[in-house]
Amino acid sequence: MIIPNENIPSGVELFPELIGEGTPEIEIFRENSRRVCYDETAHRVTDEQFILQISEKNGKPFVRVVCSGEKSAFYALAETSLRVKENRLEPGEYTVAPRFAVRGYIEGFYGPPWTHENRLSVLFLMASCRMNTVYYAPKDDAYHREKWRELYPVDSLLRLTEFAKAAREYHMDFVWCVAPGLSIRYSDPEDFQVLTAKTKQLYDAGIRSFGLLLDDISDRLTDPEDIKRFGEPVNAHIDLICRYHDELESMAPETKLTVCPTLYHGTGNEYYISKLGREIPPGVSLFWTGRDICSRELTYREAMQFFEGTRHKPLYWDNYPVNDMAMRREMHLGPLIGRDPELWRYAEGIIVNCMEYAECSKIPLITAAEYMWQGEKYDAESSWSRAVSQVIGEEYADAFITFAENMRVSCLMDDNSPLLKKTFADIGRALDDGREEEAESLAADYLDRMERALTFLKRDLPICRELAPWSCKFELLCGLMPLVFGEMRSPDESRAKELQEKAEAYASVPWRLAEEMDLFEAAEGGYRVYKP
Ligand code: LTM
Repeated sequence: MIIPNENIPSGVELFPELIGEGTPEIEIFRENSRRVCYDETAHRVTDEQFILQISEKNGKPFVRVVCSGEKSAFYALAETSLRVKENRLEPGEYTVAPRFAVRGYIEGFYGPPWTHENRLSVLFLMASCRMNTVYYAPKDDAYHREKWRELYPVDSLLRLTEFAKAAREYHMDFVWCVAPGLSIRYSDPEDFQVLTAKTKQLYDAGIRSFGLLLDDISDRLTDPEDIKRFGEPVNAHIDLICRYHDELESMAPETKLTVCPTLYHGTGNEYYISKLGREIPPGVSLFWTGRDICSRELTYREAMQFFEGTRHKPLYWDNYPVNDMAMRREMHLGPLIGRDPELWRYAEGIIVNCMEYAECSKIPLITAAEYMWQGEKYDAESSWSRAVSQVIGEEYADAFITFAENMRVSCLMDDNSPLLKKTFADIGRALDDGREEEAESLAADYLDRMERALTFLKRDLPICRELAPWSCKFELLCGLMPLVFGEMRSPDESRAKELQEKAEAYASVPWRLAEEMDLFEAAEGGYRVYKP
């Protein structure tokens, strides 16, 4: 229950744990007349830090929030709500601030763009997880890329306006992006004027942050006038970025610009990116996907190298959980891993690219938000179980993991199904030691959880509909598993034949799930000698 005063932030309805009987009493106290304060740990001025003073009043927890403004008050409520859920309201004074300055996600994939409802639903969740930025850049929104010259029709503009307004209300920076690189003639004043007019349409709708995306376009100039004037793409891009930046500044000084360069991965000291970085204004944010397009690791050393090359801290466009193009058979439900715990010191921020599956994206996104807030304290696996519980619900979370852990294959890791392999190993050891009953009960328990997962997956819910191709294959896996466990206990020729046939049918379904090789290995006794 929040003691009403004028400092209650907008967005408080995202924290139902704080409303009603049995909740702590919360008082919000605005400390000074400025909206910002200094974060001693991150060495930066911020409007996101707050202090929680937790004590007891009339036998109930009492939380006093000391903050500098509306955004930090909102974050303090998010923190209190987490502590209520996790029963962590020990008396004390806690100064809390995020690690990364810029924390967000981008709708930047190839494939069907999200619906307006998808967008709002992910926005509310990510705001409650204390992300602060959302980029709008669906590759297949024609008005973003293919038809960048055309103004948005009224209905699309209205929806974008509503989305941007919601982002503001929930303390998120909304960044509208345009990708003119497929057809722009850099030397043509008319093309620039069209780009400005399009931008002005969004500016008039209240948007103040913009992105100019030059990814996935030709690395050569094709227009004869462009070749004559600029010689090479980097000069054309620098010229466009500087003019666009000036144009935004002339609209309003508070506008912000992010650029995605054409070379967006590597070491950061390549000719194109270092020239571009050094010659564009220092205040322009520069996207970078890391060593690769989909980078297994992002390290602070690479971030430093990027800074050395470009004079910009990288703003990571992190291509996880996105699963478009060649990755479309994979479903990326696993947690964000492989990001350096110290990266926040050297990067401007992280923006994770989502999947076309909005509901499924929520699970990895929650873990990404936790990483961005916690930095070195982030624990991927525990974050993952919290995320699964939040999205799937407590009742089925544990069972759901027996399904989701078979989709860990991604740019982040090759090794799949760690829990299944551990179960094989535990059963194998029990059988080796003659503990037949224990082996039996481990197998029965696993099968039981698979069945429960299947029951959940057959529900008529948006996330289940997104998962349908993978859950159909999971149903086949459920049918295979008793045969695998049976073979582990006592090999039998006709059962082995049945397993072979069913496993072939399973393998012919293209969606990525548990690898059939692992099933054969278990059935053939491989895990009976497995030592973890
Ligand atoms: O990563 C960038 C900068 N651009 C594109 C994305 O739009 C796409 O979603 C990802 C993953 O396929 N790869 C890209 O190159």
